Amino acid sequence: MADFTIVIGNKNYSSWSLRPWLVLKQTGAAFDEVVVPLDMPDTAQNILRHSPSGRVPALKHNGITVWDSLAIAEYLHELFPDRGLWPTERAARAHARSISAEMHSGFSALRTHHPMRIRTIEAPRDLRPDVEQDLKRINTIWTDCRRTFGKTGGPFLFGGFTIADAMFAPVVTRLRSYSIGFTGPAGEYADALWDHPHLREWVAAAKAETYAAPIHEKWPPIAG
Ligand SMILES: N[C@@H](CCC(=O)N[C@@H](CS)C(=O)NCC(=O)O)C(=O)O
Repeated sequence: MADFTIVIGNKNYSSWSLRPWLVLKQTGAAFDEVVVPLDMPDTAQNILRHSPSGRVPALKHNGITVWDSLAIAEYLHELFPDRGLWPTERAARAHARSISAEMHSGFSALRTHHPMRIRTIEAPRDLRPDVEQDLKRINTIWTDCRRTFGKTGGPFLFGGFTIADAMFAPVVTRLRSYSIGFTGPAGEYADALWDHPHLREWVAAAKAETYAAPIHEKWPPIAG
């Protein structure tokens, strides 16, 4: 049994689970996974066995339980300070933390109306103005980061892969699912993140999942 166990929801829908799972993969540590299928009659009681908030993700490590995606990411950064989970330079790190918090607390129009559904590919459709607004802000964040902090070290927001990239990974899967195209530096970044081997691994597992909650086939969707 590994030192770490991450408790997550369905890989097809659980965007909040994807984020710290990517961070945990980036540490290189071995871990076990517990997948709790969401929106089933026994989901709430199953999650509460692992997470006091009644929500996934949660991380268990040496008798400590950490829940909420960003708290898990910070905990892993504390344990693995040499893994570059946050940028090393202070200004870049402050920026990375700011955009990660902005993702964590914001973009509710995009999250509500275009929930993560990795297995789904939809034809392009007209976007609501509030969704357009969210996408415009995300495009600006990505473009600014690539131009200011991402000039060297790799194709990600701060060069090498950081927690900020993990926070935005579910946006990249949404761009694919809802046939929304970004161009220029933001588009190149989206392609690079989509190609990241750990995101590919999650996407392959989402496609292979054999359980699905009927509620997710209905409209309106639930923010994810
Ligand atoms: N702020 C939390 C959000 C967690 C969250 O909403 N998780 C959803 C799944 S993506 C959940 O646990 N839903 C279970 C339920 O509502 O029964 C985080 O960042 O981890």
